[in-house]
Amino acid sequence: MSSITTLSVVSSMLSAAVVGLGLQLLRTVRAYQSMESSLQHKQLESASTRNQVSDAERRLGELQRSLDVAQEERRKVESEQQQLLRQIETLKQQPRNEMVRRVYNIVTVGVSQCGKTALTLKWANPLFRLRDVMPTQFVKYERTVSRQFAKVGPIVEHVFEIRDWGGEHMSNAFIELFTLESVNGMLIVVDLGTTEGGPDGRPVVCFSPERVKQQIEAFPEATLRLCFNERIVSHCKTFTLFINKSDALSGDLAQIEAQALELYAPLINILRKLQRESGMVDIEILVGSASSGHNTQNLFAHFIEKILPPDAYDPTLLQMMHTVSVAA
Ligand SMILES: Nc1nc2c(ncn2[C@@H]2O[C@H](COP(=O)(O)OP(=O)(O)OP(=O)(O)O)[C@@H](O)[C@H]2O)c(=O)[nH]1
Ligand SMILES: [Mg+2]
Repeated sequence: MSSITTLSVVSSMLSAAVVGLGLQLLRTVRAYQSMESSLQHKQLESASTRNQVSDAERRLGELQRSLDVAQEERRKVESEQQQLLRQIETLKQQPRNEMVRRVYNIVTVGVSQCGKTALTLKWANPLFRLRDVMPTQFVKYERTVSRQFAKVGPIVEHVFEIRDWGGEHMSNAFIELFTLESVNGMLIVVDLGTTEGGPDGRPVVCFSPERVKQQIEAFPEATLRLCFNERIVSHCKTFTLFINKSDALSGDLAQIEAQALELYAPLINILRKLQRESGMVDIEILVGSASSGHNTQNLFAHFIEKILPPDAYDPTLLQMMHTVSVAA
């Protein structure tokens, strides 16, 4: 073989080697590029995983806090439950349904047909119809004015007992004043006229100066003085005169009240005089009507205010007294 041929063989071998190397290099570059892209992909994946982890950690923190709150709530509920169970145990050891009644007596006096029963029933039930009232011999109306529930101890009921003597039996009412263990309130009812049933059954009242005079005479000073004796004054918290049937007079409420007070001035003067002499704390004079409802709620609100001890009010009574005082 000539040297030229040898050279050409070497040269072609070299070219083949270079081509091989080039191809090898190309493959290596491609492999490197592929690795680089997969690395970038992995880095992205890892960043997203890190985000997910921190998100999950944040949620875990929130859950942990909610769990702490829930556990605290559970501890509170359990402690309240324990407390209730202890109270139930204490209540079980006490006599069941124990109820204490505090009774406050109010005695009403007044001549026949002046409206004692109508007034009392109007208080017990404002929807009561006056035409249904019948003459009375003696009736005792009870009204629970307040009911107090204590956590421990009995339920205390405060009951007003209104002792309504018919006008025909007024002397018995006076006897009772001296025989009852305690009289907490005294109600004298007088009126301004005679009543007759109207065509629709509603009582129609006709102003009568004679009837006023008759009633002033029915309560002479000597008789009233007995009501202001030391024993009665010591427990009687209010002495109230209610001038009923204000619907017998005409004018606005202020004018009607002024007229009624003037008509009954002799009786009012005796009461004021006896109050001063006996040291009786409260005398109240009200003008009103069991028919129209004028001052009827105020009459009994006054008894409650004077007779019921301040710590004996339940929430319903407080609300009622507030309503009456706002309306007045
Ligand atoms: N128009 C009017 N009638 C009234 C009023 N109050 C009572 N009456 C009527 O007067 C009459 C007598 O009422 P009562 O409540 O029975 O009188 P009382 O004082 O209890 O009578 P006795 O039980 O007999 O002593 C009834 O017809 C009542 O409807 C009032 O304010 N106005
Ligand atoms: Mg009556």
